[in-house]
Formats: sequence, C-alpha cells, structure tokens
Amino acid sequence: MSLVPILMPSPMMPHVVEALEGAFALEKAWLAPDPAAFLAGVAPRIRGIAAGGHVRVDGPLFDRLPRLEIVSSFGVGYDHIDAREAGRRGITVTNTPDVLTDEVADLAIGLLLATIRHLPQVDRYVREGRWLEKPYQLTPTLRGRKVGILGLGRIGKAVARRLEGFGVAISYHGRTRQADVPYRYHESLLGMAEAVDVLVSVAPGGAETSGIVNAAVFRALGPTGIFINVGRGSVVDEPALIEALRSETILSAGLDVFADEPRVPPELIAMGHVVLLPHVGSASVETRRAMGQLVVDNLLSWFAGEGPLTPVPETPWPAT
Ligand code: NAP
Ligand code: 8YV
Repeated sequence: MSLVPILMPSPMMPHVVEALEGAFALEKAWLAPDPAAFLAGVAPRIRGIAAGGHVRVDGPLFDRLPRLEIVSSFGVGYDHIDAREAGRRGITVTNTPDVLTDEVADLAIGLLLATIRHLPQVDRYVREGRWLEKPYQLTPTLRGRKVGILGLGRIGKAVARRLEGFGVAISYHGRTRQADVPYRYHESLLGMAEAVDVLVSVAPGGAETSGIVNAAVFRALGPTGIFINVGRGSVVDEPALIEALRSETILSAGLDVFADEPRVPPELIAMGHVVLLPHVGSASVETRRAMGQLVVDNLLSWFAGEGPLTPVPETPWPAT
C-alpha cells in the first residue's frame, strides 16, 4: 500500500520529521534546490501539510493542492493560516493548544517581573562591575498594581491564576464576558487600560486584533504603565508603542513577540529599560517536544480515519 503524501514546507524538529517519515511519504520542500518546482511536482498528490514556523498557508496554496485534507500546524496561534478559507474548502486545520499553556504563562510572569524589577539590567550591572561603585537604583514594584489581561483564553487564564498568588487585582478584556471567572470584565480595551497599570496581551493575531493596542491605549495606561506582550506582535501598533516608551507615556514594556520577527525595531533595541525576548514563550525542550508530537498525532489520527485531535474552531469536527 502506498504511503499518504504529506508536505512539509519548512524545517521542523527532528523528532517530528522522523515520526512523519515513518508513517507517511514526507515531502520536505525546503530541502529541494528549487522548492517552487518541487512543489509543482508533488502538489497533485499532497493530502496533508505539516506546517512549522510561520509559513503562510492560504487560498493560493490550497489552489495548488487539490487533494489536501488537513493542515497540522505547530503552535497554538494560527494567524499565518487562512483557516476560514480552509473551512470553506472542507480542509481541516489543527493547532497545538493546551500542551504549551503553562510554559507560556510561566514565561509571561517571568517577563513581567523582569520588566518591573529590571532583572536584565541588574544582571548587566553586576557583570559590568558597577555594584562595586554603588548599589543599583531602586526599581518600580508589582505591589499594589492592577493587571489587565487582553485575551483571557487558555494562556490568559493560566497567567491570571499565577497572578492570584501575587495578590494583585486582575481584570480582563475579550469579545465576551466569561461567567465562570472571578475577574472584573471590561467591555472595551480602552476602558480596561484606563483602569489598570499593567496590561498583559495574550490575544491572538489576525485581522480582528491588528493594532488594537494603540496610542490611545498607551495614553490610558499612563506614566506608571507596564505593557507585556506574549500574544502576537501584530496586536500592537509598534510605532505607537515605541513613541509611548520614548515619550514616557508609559513606563516600560516586556515583549516576547514583535510585528516582523525576527526583526526587532532598532528603537526598541536601543531602549535599555525595555525587556526583549526572541519569541520564547513555549521554547522549552519538553514543551516544544509535546507540541511537535501533537502535530504528528493529529496527522496520524486523521489518516487513521479517526478525525483530528485538536481542530481549530473555524474547521470544527465533525463538520457542522
Ligand atoms: P485561546 O484560548 O483561544 O485564547 C484567546 C483569547 O483571546 C480568548 O480569550 C478570546 O476571548 C480572546 N480574543 C480573541 N479575539 C479577540 C479580539 N478580537 N479582541 C479581544 N480578545 C480576543 O488561545 P491561547 O491558547 O490562550 O493562546 C493565545 C495566543 O497566545 C495565541 O493565539 C498565540 O498568538 C499566543 N501564543 C504566544 C506564544 C509565545 O511563544 N509567545 C506561545 C503560545 C501562544 P473572546 O473570544 O472572548 O474574545
Ligand atoms: C511557537 C507560538 O513558538 O504557539 C504559538 O502560537 O507563538 C509559539 O508557541 C510558534 O508558533 C512556533 O513557531
């Protein structure tokens, strides 16, 4: 019996490649000397995609893959995939929720503390021998702060649970009020920004959230305000953030995600008081391994005729 052809457009973790090679005819497009010609050759046969990185998967690619049934994507965020278009064409999209929730929430808390208490700066201070000259300046505090979470989903809730232990007031904004959470709901992001002095964004990317954290939100957050982003860079108007930091409209920011990764604006790099991470929210060995395994398991389950394990809401299973 011939193996089901699966397209892998960009490199993925070795254990994912190995597992897929054992079960499918894996077409590793990125290894081909001419990936476009390679794709043209295999396209009529491809029935699944293992999507790593942030390779765009949308209508023009679907047009070329007439037998495509499933896109199994690495990562919980899938803003690089046109899932609505996939749904219209009867193509299932899966992502990797839950297995990374705690890891990303841990990182968000670490980034918040690092930003407020200047952890990267004080590390540099010791290494540069400056402690010998005088103690480091006093820092702002998390004590008494009000934290607003933009996107109280799986990760947002895990962040909120951790924050409960820090004794801070917690509120949230999303499109819908959630009945079963003990946190204050704000119908508008601007209203929440006015009421808090820490804004943590864990919202997904995509057209609906593009640039919603904007200059008005930073003005509302105010001069003691801290902005933490572990969601997507596209959610923020990045030039407005740079200006808010430059003009001290807000106090500081801790950012794990950016508008045009891995390119970080030089203005942010030049600011010693912001904390910048290279999109490492889920980047532990164990969590990335679990995410990769879920990519594999979704494909195995689908081609065993048992449906997807973790379909995205735009492509529900069974189809409605
Ligand atoms: P999730 O459970 O789907 O939660 C997303 C939340 O965002 C929901 O509570 C949703 O609430 C809210 N939301 C969606 N659209 C919104 C809008 N237009 N305005 C305001 N709120 C909106 O997803 P998750 O598992 O928590 O993951 C969240 C995101 O984190 C991912 O999409 C990804 O971008 C990011 N992420 C980053 C890393 C990293 O390494 N930094 C790692 C993993 C994930 P409503 O439906 O009520 O609006
Ligand atoms: C991944 C993420 O690093 O899951 C997500 O949405 O942002 C991260 O966990 C990324 O998707 C993989 O490139």
